[in-house]
Amino acid sequence: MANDASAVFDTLSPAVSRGSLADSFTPPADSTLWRKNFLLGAATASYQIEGAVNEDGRLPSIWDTFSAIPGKVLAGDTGAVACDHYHRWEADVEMLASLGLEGYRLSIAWPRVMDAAGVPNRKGLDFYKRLLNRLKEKGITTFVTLYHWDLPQHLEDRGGWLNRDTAYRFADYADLMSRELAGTVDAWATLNEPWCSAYLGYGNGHHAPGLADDRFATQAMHHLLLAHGFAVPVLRANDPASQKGIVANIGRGTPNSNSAADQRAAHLFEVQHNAWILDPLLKGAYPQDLFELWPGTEPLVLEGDMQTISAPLDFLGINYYFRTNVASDGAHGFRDVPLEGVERTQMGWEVYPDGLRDLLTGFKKTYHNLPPIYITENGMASDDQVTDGHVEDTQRISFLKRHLAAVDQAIKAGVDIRGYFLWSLMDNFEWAFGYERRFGVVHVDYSTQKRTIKRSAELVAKFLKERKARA
Ligand code: IFM
Repeated sequence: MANDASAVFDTLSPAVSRGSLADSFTPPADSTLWRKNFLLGAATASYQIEGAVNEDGRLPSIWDTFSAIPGKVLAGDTGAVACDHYHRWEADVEMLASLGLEGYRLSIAWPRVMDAAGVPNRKGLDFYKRLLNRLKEKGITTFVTLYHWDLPQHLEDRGGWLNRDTAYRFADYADLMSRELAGTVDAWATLNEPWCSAYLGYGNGHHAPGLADDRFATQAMHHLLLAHGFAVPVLRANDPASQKGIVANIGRGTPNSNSAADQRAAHLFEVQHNAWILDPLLKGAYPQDLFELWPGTEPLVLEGDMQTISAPLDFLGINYYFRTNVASDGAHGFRDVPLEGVERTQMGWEVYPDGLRDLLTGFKKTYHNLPPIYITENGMASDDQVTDGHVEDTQRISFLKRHLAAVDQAIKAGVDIRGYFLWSLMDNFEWAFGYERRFGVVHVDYSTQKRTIKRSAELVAKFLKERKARA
């Protein structure tokens, strides 16, 4: 099978291709992606890849509990084995390094590293120490997320993110991790996608712990952001050389018509998806429009909380996947109006690279103190099959190329973007969708745990090799 990129693009179906894909994956000569300090890496998360949920003293997390409830996860899948990364981490690091990826974003499983009384679990800590030391030996830049949704179940039993005390427990956890891992982490992210933890977990119940009340969502969000705010100074004190930030998923909302009502609906969509998180972090206040959308859901905020939440960040991680077309719901909200005839992924999400560029350039205008940005996740799911030992993930190749071009455009428009992480390094447990949805640039056969490098990863590796050679 040809390794030549042009051969791959020649096989792209017109439905999949956009623009001229007869050339290679390699960006144009004037692209900022050629800058060798633009970090290109891949991301994963603990519960999605590690497995070994009962090993070495790991305690149950809310996702163990949630995925065990019939009907919550497609096909009854759970993260019990996942990619078995807890046992296969050495080979996985070799694979990452063999692709020439320069950065690796991983998360730590809180239930693996300390017990309910806060006593450290040495075996769990050692796992992350070995992993991070190996990554550093390989010269890979490490981004570590402290919370990518696997809350210890014992904390949920005491109210989870509805309980302010969880924010204090999070600061204790951040303290332990930054004392133990200082020197091996280049960048700490406190939380991954608080929108998902708060809204999907407590607002509509699609994610663990499965509660559904808008008032819960806003209170959970406040405690999540507070946890972030408490953790940042702790991380700064224990590991001064590293960068500290947070990761937010952002959504593009576009109006279904030019009517004022639909324009307002699109605005409210972005308030709910973006400003709900970014305003408190960067302006020190919740957007009041949020409470037009969800009247009577103002969270309980104590004096000093907003200052804690809005302390300066070294970086902001941005995760972007799709846009949502919306119309007014006739009251004070919005409703989705899915567009016909647009390109979609296995998730049903619309492929819309311009949304990434437009949101980034918009944030630069809205937030005068916008920190340097890393795209900490971007990618897509497709029903990839291994044929003769190869995976031709043509739609993903095109997707990545177009989104990287959008990043380049945003940089050229003046946004300080310093890197990009593919979601994901390998196929993994896609939360409520289990193992059916494949986001990896590496295919995982879950019955054998065999990893197969997809064509997209080969092309990224080829570009990185070329870039290194030119440098
Ligand atoms: O798999 C998730 C990840 O855990 C968080 N961001 C979105 C990804 C795709 O849904």
